[in-house]
Amino acid sequence: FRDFEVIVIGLGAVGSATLFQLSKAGVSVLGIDRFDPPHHFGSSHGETRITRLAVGESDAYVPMVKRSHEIWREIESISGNSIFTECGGVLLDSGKTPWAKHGVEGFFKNTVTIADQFGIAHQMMSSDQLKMKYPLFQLEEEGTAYFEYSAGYLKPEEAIRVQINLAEMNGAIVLRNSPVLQVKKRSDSKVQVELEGESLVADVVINCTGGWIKDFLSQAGRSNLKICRQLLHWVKIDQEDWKDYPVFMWGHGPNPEDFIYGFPSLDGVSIKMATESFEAVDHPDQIIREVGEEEQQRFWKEQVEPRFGGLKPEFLKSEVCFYTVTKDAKFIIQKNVDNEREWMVSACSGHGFKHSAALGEYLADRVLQRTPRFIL
Ligand code: PYC
Repeated sequence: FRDFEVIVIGLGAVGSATLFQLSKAGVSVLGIDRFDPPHHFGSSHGETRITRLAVGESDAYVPMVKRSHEIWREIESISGNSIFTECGGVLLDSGKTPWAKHGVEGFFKNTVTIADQFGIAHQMMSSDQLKMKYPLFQLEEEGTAYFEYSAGYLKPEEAIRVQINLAEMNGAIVLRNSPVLQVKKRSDSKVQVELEGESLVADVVINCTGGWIKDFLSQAGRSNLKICRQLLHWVKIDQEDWKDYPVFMWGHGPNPEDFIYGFPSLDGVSIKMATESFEAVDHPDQIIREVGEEEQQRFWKEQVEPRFGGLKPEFLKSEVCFYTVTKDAKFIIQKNVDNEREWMVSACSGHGFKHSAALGEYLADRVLQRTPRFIL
C-alpha cells in the first residue's frame, strides 16, 4: 500500500484548493481524479465564475469569500497566472417581485443588507441611473440595481490547473483518470482507498467529488442531493461595449429560474450567459452533454431578447455543466457519520466556486488541527 497523511478525492474547485493548501503545509498528500483536471464533466468549467463579497446566500459566507479573494491574489503572485478580474458586479432587480436565489427568498434585499453590515463598497442605482451607465441592460422602470466594486470573475480552469501544478511542485502526488471504487475504514483506524488495481492508505481522506459524492453516501445522504443540468451559452455580440461591462445577475420573477447571469465579453465576439435550472437527474453519469438548438432558441426568447441590447440571436457555442444541490442550498462540509477520518465536502449548490480557495485552506486547517480563520 502507498501510505499518505491525506488523500483528496476529486480535484475540482475545492479538491484542487485543498490539495494545494495541504502541500503548502508540507503534508504528504495525494490527489485523485476520475478524469484529467481541469475537465469538462463536473461543475468547475466554462471559462468564468462570478465572485462577489456581499454574499446574499448568507452572511456566514462573507469571511470565506473575502479570504478567497486574498488567496486568489497570493496564487496569482506565486504562479504569475491571472485568475481573478475585479471588473465590478451588478445585481439587477426587476422590481416586480422579490426573487429567490440559492435557497434565499429576498436574495437582492439580503445582498444589500449584508453589504451594509460588512461595509462592502457598493452603489445603489435607479433604473435610469443604471441605463445611463450601462445602456445594454434594459431594466424595467420600476427596477433597481446594486453595484459592487470588488465583484468580478474567476477563471475556474486556470485556478484548478495552477493549484494542482503548485501542489505537485510542493511534492503532492496526483493520480489522473483514476476513478475511486471504494473508501473503507480500517481496523488500524486508517482509511483505505480502492482504485482499479491499487489500494492506497491515508490517515485522513477528504472527499470533494462533487456530484459523484452520491457514490460514497448512504441512501439517506444521497436522497438529499439533486443533480441539476445547467446550460452555459456564449451569445454573439454586436456592440464592443460588452467588453467593459461588469458581471451581472438579474432576477426577474419569483422562481429561481426567473434569472439570468453573465459576464463581460472576454473574446470581443461573444458574452457568456446562463440561467439556472433545478430539474434533477439521479446521477452525473445521466446528464445529457449535448445542447439542442431548441434549448438555445428558448434561452434567447425567454431570457435574453426581452432584457439586453447589443446582442445577436446567434450562439458561438453552448456547454453543459451541473450543480449538486442540497435542500437549503448550503454546502456540505462534514465528517462521515461512519468514519470521522473521512470528510465529505460537496454540493455547493451553484454558488461555490468563489469560496473554494478559502474552503481548501479551511479543510487543511481542520485536518492539521490549526485554528481556521473563519467559522463554518
Ligand atoms: O454564485 O455568483 C454566483 C452565481 C451566479 C450564477 C450562478 N452562481
